[in-house]
Amino acid sequence: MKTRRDFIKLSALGSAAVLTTSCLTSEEKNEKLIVNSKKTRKPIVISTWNHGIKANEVSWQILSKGGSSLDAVEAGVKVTESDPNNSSVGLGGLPDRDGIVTLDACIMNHENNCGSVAFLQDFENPISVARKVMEETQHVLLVGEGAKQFALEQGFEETNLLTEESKLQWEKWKEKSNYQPVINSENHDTIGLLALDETGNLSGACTTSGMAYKLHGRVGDSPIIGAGLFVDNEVGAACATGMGEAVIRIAGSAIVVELMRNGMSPNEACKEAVNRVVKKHKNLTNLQVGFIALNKFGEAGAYSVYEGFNYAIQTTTQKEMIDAKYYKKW
Ligand code: SD4
Repeated sequence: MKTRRDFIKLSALGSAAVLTTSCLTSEEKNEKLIVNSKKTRKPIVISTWNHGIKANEVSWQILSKGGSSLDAVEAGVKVTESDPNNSSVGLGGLPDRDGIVTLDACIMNHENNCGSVAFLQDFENPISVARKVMEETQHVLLVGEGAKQFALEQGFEETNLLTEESKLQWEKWKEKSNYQPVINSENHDTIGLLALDETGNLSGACTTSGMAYKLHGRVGDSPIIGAGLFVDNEVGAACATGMGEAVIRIAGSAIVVELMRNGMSPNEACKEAVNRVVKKHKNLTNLQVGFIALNKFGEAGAYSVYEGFNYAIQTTTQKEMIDAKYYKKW
């Protein structure tokens, strides 16, 4: 009969399904076989909010042909970044309180390589700049002017990201002179996208123009590895949306992955991370935070502080939006 200790060990092995067999006892080898017989659902892609459906479709074109999860996550979120009708990511994103669109993005692959850009201005696809940071430099994070200079050196072209529509909305907001940053609680927001490819490798990407009308210079969770996004190929991946400050305070995405490592399902891990957000904040007014997670077996989950968060999923047999469970109604 399996004891609780055995169960935990089994879960841990399941999470760390890539342990080499040479250092295992025969009992452990046996457990590893049992774990490996759990069927993995792959490829699979999940992403935050309604715009995730279109992003997933582009990721899927890569994943379904055996392409890498890294290529898939980059291509997927670029769709949202380049969509002028999305007011919280890339082109058409709502500006900061000074009328300037500033972008945060990060990407992470199955080898714990990661790259990010923060407070970047004037480039349509910050995620691709983030990937270049990962692949072409020894660094993880470039910000502001330095990030811009790097992007230009890498051949990216400058683009004006402030569309007429976003400018109008900003001017309307300014009339009230109410310098209260706005976290977009409607159904279109930061995109975080996680993918597991045919070879069993996980990657993730997260990109946003951040909180509308924020202080100039403010950076949220989205470019911060461990907060807006985290991937551990032995366990799973997670990303966040919502009030970035609250996500940073609990190291949100890293926590979700660690909870999965300790045996929680993606849904349970996202719920526990949200519980921590709730516990650490006395005032939950407008404090929306949502997490999505994908484990090594292709199981997906999500949870948010408030009702209304959803995520898109695509597999060989499934393509739909799923409403996340939540802590409370608005
Ligand atoms: C931020 N987390 O900049 C991002 C924005 C977001 O829902 O996801 N809003 O804080």
